[in-house]
Amino acid sequence: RTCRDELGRALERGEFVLHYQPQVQLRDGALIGAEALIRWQHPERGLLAPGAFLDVLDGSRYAASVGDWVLATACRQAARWREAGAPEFRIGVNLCSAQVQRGDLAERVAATLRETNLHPPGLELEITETIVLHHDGVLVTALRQLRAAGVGIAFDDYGTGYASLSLLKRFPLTRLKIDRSFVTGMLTSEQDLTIVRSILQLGHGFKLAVIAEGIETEAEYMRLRAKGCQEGQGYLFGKPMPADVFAAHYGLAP
Ligand code: G
Ligand code: G
Ligand code: MN
Ligand code: NA
Repeated sequence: RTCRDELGRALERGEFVLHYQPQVQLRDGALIGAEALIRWQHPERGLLAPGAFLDVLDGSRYAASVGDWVLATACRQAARWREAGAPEFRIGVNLCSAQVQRGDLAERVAATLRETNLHPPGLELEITETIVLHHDGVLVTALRQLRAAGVGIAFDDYGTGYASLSLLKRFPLTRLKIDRSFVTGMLTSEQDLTIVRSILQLGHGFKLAVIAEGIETEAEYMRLRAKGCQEGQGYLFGKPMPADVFAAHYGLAP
């Protein structure tokens, strides 16, 4: 079991790492970006996925600091890859509650972009409904500032929450991420397919990009493309991988 004190030590010792999962344009499979996903290289337990520690981390006093580390590391990496020949490359970074709670999200993100030399459009923050429901007012203000500066805002796991529709009116989003569960179900369940279709329509109506998560098969890929979905992410294109593996695969500098 992960205990809280271990997390502070892990941060100090540099045991957290980011893996990068490719995001592609469905039209031609071209790389458009990556989602940064945290892992913990634990000295005894090996490489841990977020499921093994994220709940404990979120409830600890280290959550915001780890979030800062994730943001800075991902931005630095994205800046390098843009310079290395992928000028349109965009990095997706998941936000946690504690980063929003602090109340200075916009200032911190702007400072990180400056320090890492990443253009604002190279960053896309991913928010979930859980974060939105807990920090509505202060979050909207911060996100509007960031959006005005050119930072992208994606709504993660879209369609799984309770209040997903009215949020579209108030939040300055740039992209919806269709939750993996609907993609997995869409070829066998008429209900899942209907939800996928509805999200694509919402995206179109609100002028938001839509990316489908969790694409694992060619059949899912073809179906999504036929339905007009423009972007995708999933094991079919690539699993989350270490930065050097990602760079080698796409011919970028590490
Ligand atoms: O990579 P994996 O599928 O195991 O990630 C599991 C969950 O952990 C996902 O819901 C993802 O959004 C979340 N997650 C991964 N990396 C980060 C991170 O850096 N910060 C936050 N807040 N959540 C993350
Ligand atoms: O909640 P969020 O979307 O941030 O989390 C992404 C999670 O989904 C990561 O843990 C990642 O490893 C996982 N993931 C990404 N693509 C696929 C996929 O095609 N299939 C499955 N089963 N999981 C995936
Ligand atoms: Mn995400
Ligand atoms: Na998701």
